Amino acid sequence: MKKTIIYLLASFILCSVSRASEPLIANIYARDITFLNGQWNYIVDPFDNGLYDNKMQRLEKGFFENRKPRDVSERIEYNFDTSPLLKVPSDWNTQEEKLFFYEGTIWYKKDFTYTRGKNKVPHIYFGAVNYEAQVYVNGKYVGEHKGGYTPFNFNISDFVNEGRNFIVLRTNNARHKDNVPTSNMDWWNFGGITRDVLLVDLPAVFVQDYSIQLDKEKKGIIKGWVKLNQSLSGQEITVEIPELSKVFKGLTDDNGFVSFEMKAQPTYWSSKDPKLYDVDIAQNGETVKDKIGFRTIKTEGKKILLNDEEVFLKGICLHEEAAYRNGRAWSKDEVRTLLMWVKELGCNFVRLTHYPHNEYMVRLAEEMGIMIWSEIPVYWTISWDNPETYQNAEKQLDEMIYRDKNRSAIIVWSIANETPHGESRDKFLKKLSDFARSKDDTRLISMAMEVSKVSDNTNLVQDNMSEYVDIISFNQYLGWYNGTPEDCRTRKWEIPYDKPIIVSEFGGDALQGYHGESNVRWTEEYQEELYKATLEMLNKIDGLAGISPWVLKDFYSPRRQLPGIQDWFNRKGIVSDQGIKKKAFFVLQDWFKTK
Ligand code: GCB
Repeated sequence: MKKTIIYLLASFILCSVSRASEPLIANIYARDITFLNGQWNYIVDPFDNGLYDNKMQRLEKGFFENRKPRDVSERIEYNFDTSPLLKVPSDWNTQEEKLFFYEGTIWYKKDFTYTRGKNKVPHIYFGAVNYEAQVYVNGKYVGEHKGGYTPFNFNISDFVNEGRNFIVLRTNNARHKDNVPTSNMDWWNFGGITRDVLLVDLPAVFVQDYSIQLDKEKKGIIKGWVKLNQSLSGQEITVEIPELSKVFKGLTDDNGFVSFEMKAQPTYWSSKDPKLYDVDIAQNGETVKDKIGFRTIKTEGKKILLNDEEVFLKGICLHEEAAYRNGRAWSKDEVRTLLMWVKELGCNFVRLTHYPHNEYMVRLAEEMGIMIWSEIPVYWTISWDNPETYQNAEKQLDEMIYRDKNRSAIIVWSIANETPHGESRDKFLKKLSDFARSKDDTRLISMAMEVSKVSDNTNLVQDNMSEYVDIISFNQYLGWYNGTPEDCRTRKWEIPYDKPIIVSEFGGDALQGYHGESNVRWTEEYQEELYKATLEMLNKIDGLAGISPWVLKDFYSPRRQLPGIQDWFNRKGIVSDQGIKKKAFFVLQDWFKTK
């Protein structure tokens, strides 16, 4: 009885103190960081007994409820220290055979030592945890985050001891209808701590966030702002771009905020010359260093203009899955392999599907001169009428833009993929596109739409959302999900908008090494023929401004079971899951040479 009362009390306390993550620390890798990556002990908890009691009341501190921190390693029906290990970061599914299909709760624990520097405040930062995370330091609840593909951080000053410490995470990747994405999607729901974990030492007053880019309207002006973590006025902020001999000095206002403009004629960032400038943002002894590119991106009628010059987006879609081992790609080396293939194809553009990818991916693409389409997992059906679902989508969009707003390579924010038409969906997506513009009016907004109707051998693309996007993008699978590759040769297109057009997906499956006639499905020859016929068709679309075929590499998906062919892989990759190029790779490579 006493226990029940404590549990009830605990859950009541939780309701009133449940803590969401704090404002993000921008440009995390430029801070004073210690990686907490490595081996973490884990406990699989399919019934969530660590978080809920037998009445399904939530416990404030999970496993630690009603115990002193030093008791944690005692054997009371669980023991982290004798539990097996998982590598962090990484998904759990591809590390342990028993966990391949597992969806639910896994608890992670790691010991670490900490010595507080003078005037330093410790924070904990997670690149991403799929999907839900509760964070505990030394047995105390710190806070939580929802959404599997964006970063979050907490100030853990009140929780950390001098010397030995431990951190525990409850992670849960159960799918729910009202989540974003919803319960059905065509990729693997990789669980766990899938990106870097960092201990971050910051001064009490630090540079929380900043934006620095070319003015959209006025030529020869770099403009921006800097924001401190505290609302302190009169703090001196310096922004310096040494190579351009530009320095701004100014004082923060009552919100700890300062904005600036500098006259400058930088070399523009482009695919041919991905020029990045060192930028130093400094205040009170703290300096945050970044590398920033300057460019403009806009549309004019059916054209996309990069630095006022028409550009054709030679792209490919990409999942964040490692090149040869097929789990979540999380390291710089792994994303480099993927992006090298992108370059080898002759691309100047990637569509990073279907969720924000890790920061290494974005930064490396930028260094390599690859323009980026970045998107949130508003995918297929979403609970359009549920306000919480909307808030969740908006938060993920916000976190994506927050983290990457200074990346010149990103030219498109995409708010959705293949969403069924309807009033509630239109309202939801219009609100999201307004939100994206309110956060960043310098980039283009798009979403992957669908072919709405086929009649008289003509494909019509018509969508109420066309009014709110800058680029009309759509996915189409003629020759795979409907018709034959041959149909592409005669199919016509009607797209009644004076906006640039991107075919954001097309393709078909092929098992690498399976050869046959070009009319035999699953062969490399079928896929090759489909690419030839589709590209011929796309060439005839008036206003075609780019393409991103589906997809660079075969990737895991629970929908793709066909034994001997798919074996849990979507085989639309033009590179196999073993990293071997299929015939279609070379068709696309040749086509890009003509663009
Ligand atoms: C689509 C989706 C993508 C799928 C692909 C397919 O339209 O956007 O996520 O994986 O089709 O292979 O069916």
